[in-house]
Amino acid sequence: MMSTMDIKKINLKDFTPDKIRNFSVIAHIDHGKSTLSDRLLELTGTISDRQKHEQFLDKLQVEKERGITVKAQTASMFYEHNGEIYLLNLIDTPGHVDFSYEVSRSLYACQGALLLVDAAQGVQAQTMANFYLAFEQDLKMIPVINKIDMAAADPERISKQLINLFDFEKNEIVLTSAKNGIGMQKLLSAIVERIPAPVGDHEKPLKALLFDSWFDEYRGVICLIALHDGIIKKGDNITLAQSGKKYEVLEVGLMYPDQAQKDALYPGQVGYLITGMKTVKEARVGDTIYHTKKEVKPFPGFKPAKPMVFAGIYPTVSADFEHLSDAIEKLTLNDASVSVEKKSSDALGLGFRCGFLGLLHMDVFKQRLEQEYGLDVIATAPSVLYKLKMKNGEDLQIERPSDFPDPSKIETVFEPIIDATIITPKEYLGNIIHLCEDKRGQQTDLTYMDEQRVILKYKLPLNEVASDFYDQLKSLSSGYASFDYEEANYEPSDLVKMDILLNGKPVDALSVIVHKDKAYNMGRDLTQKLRKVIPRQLFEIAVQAAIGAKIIARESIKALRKQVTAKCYGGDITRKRKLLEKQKAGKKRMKRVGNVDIPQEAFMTILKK
Ligand SMILES: Nc1nc2c(ncn2[C@@H]2O[C@H](COP(=O)(O)OP(=O)(O)OP(=O)(O)O)[C@@H](O)[C@H]2O)c(=O)[nH]1
Ligand SMILES: [Mg+2]
Repeated sequence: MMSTMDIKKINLKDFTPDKIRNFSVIAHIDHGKSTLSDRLLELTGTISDRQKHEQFLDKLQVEKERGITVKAQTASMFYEHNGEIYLLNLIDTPGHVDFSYEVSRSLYACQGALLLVDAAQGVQAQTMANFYLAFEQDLKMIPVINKIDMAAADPERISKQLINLFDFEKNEIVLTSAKNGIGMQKLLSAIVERIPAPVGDHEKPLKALLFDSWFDEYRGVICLIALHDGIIKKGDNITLAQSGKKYEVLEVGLMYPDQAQKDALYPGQVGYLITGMKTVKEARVGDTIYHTKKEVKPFPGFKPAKPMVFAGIYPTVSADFEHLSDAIEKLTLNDASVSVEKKSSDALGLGFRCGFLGLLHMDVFKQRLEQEYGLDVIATAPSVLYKLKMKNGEDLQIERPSDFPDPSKIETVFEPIIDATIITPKEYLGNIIHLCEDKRGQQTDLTYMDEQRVILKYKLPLNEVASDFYDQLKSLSSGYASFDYEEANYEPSDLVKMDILLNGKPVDALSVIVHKDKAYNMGRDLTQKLRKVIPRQLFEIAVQAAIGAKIIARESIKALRKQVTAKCYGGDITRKRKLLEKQKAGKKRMKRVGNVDIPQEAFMTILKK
C-alpha cells in the first residue's frame, strides 16, 4: 500500500488532473466527519503511527475539548487504485450551523463531497442544508451512512431517507464505521471512481482560487489555493485580483497533513501558498491569483461571512483592557468573520463590541480569550442588527440596545428574520410548534420525512433565536430535534428598548430590545432573575425594569447584615482565611457598576428564559 510513500520523492508534475480527486466531507454536527477523515489519512499512510491519536484534524484546544470542528481542515493523501496512484485532497468541514460559511467556501475547491449521515440519527437539519450547498455547486455527492457499528444503527431506514429526500440510488450508498475502520477501502474506491477529476490546463496562464487562509505565528499568512490553470512555483510574481496587490511566492506545497514543501503546484491541485502577506485581511477568501502581467478573468468571489449576533466584551478588571485588546487582535488575525469595534459602556468601561456568526461562535471566541490568553472577560447578552426608519427620514442601523434612540423619534423598527429548518421525531412536534409560536414564529411548511420524522419550516425573528432557542429546542425534544437556519429578510416589528435600573441608575449593558407584547413578562422575569444572581451587598439594591420613563417591574435585594468572618468568632484563623479566599474567588467574576457588584451571570440571565 501507500503507507511508505515518501512525500519528498513525489513529483507533483506526475499528478495530472485525471489523477486528482478533490472532495469535502460534509454532514450534520457529530455525524463523524473528523473521525472518518482521520481514518482515511491513516489508511493512506498520511498520518504516521506517531501522529495517530483521536481527532487529529481538530487542532484547536476548544475543538478537542468540545469535540467539535470550528475550522475546516485540508489534507492531501496518495491512494493506489487499479495500479494507478491518485492524489486525493480532503477537506474536513465543521457541522455546526454557525460555521456553514466554512463549508460553502471549502466546496469551491472541490468537485465532490462525501455526505455523511449517522446510522442511528439519520438525516438532520444540517444534513439538508449541506446537501443543498453541495447540490447548488453541482458537486458529485457520495452518500455515506456512518456509525453502522452502533447498536441503534438502522441503515435500512436511513437509506430510505437518503433515497426519498435527495434522490440517491440505493446502490450508491456506502456503509461505514469510521470508529472501527469498516468500509474505508470501498469508500476510497468510490471517491476515485465517482468523483470527477478537476479540469485544468498547464499551458494556460495561472489561475488559482484562494479559498482559505490563516495566520501562523512563525510563517505568517498561509493561504490555501485550488489551482485551475497554469503552474505556480517559488519565486513567481503573483497578483491578487480583488485587492490588486502583488507578492512574490516564497513557498508552495501540500498539506500532508502538515505543510510539506514542493517545487510547484499543478492544475487541479490543492495546496498551500506562502507569500510575504502580513495579515489575513490581505488574503481575502474567494480571491483569484494570477501571474503578474498575465491577468485572467477572475472567479466571481465569495459573499463575505456576515456577523449575525453582536455582544460587548469587557475585561472584568479594567486594567486588563490593553491585554484584551492585544488578544482580540491576535484572535481576529485568524478569524476574519469576527467584527470588532472599540466601544465604551457607562457601566462596564472600555471594551469592545464584537459581531459573530452565531452563539457558538461567540462562545468559542470567549473561551479562547480565556484559555489562550488567560483573560477574565464579561460578555453582554447577544443582540442582532436592527434597521430603523426615523421620523426625520434618516435610516439607522443599530445593534447595541443602549444605542436605541428615543422611541418618539422612531417611525419603524425592522428586525432580521430567518428561515429555520427543524427536524424532529414526531412525538415532539407539539412541543416544538408551541416553542416556535412562543418565539413569534410563522410556520411555512410541515412535511413527514418518513413515518417517524417531521421537517418543519418556520420564519423566526433572529433576536428570538439568538437567545436560548436552541437549548429549549433540545430540551423539549430530549435532544433529538435539530435546527438550521439562513437569513431571510427584514420585517417591521413592534420592538421597544427595555432598560434595567440598579438603585435607580440604568445599566446600559443590561438593556434589551423586546417585542412590546412580551415586555411586561420579560421585565418581571428579568428583575426576578437578577435578584437571584446579584449577591446581597451591604445595602439594599432596587432592581427595576423600565420602558422609557415607565417602570414595569421591580424587585429588591436585601442588604447583607453581617460580614462573612463574623461567624468565625475570631478563633479559627485557617477557617477565617479560607472564607476570605472564597469570598475573593467569588468576587473575581464581578464587575463593579456604580456601587453594585454584578456577576457575569447577570449579563447572561437576559439570554435564558
Ligand atoms: N460508534 C461510532 N462512533 C463514531 C463513529 N464515527 C464517529 N464517532 C463518534 O462520534 C462523535 C463525533 O465524531 P466527530 O468525528 O467529531 O464528528 P464531526 O462530524 O467531525 O463533528 P463536527 O465537526 O463537530 O460537526 C465522536 O465521539 C466519535 O468518536 C463510528 O463510526 N461509530
Ligand atoms: Mg469535525
